[in-house]
Amino acid sequence: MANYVVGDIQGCFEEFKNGLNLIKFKSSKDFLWITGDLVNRGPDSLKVLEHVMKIKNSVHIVLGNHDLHYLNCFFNKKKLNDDDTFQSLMIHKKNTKMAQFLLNQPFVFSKKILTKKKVIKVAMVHAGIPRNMTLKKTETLSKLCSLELIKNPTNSLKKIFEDKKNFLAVDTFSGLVNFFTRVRVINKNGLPNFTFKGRKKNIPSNLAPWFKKENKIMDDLDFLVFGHWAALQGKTDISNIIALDTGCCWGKELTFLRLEDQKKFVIKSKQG
Ligand SMILES: [Mn+2]
Repeated sequence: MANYVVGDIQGCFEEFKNGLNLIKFKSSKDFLWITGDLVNRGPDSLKVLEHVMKIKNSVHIVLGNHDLHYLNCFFNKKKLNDDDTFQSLMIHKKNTKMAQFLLNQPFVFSKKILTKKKVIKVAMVHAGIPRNMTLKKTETLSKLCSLELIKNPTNSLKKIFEDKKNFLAVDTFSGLVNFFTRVRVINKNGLPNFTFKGRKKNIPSNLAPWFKKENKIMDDLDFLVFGHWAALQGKTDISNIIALDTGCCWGKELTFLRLEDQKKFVIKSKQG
């Protein structure tokens, strides 16, 4: 039995399937963690979601910003953007079932894992965690966000995308959801800047990667895994905060990480 984390799949079904074959994934005994952004940009969002739902009892997922964008289009009947590629999810005969499946996934997930030598505690989020939050506080707030999302998808999704006056306040529903799912860099007060999306070396001097600052949650964890920031190419320079979005939908790679021994398995992208 092993736990594998895969970075942002974004509709890249072929690479996803090839990766599962490479790690010899067995849903009867292994667990697959997915860092969010299962859908959009790549060619086969529908196949990715169908496969994940087929093995759902062996899967741990956190929601990403593209998953939320798809849910917003579905529940609020929004028009897709020109570069969105999840049209097939919108018109599928089981579209409600698929949207409900994603809607019910958390923003933060954590689990204890038994390695050869000891038990380790690992958590996963799509983009990042605000500093000065313990694991317990993070999970409580994440749970409250999920309850609000599930209780009233239309209103809460609208807030996540349109409540711009609260986007920078991590003590609001929309601010915290945007931090969990979209943050890359923060200012000296720990508040997010959602404009900067580039490489680490180009970060303006008044901003820093969210994981570089003091992260209280790491007192409660052995490892924190996240996706979202493809330009990092898997590098945070912090040994126990692990970036797994390696830009498969942009023609780079899809990365799987085995948590028991931190071994990485890499699939070359087929996207042009
Ligand atoms: Mn993302």
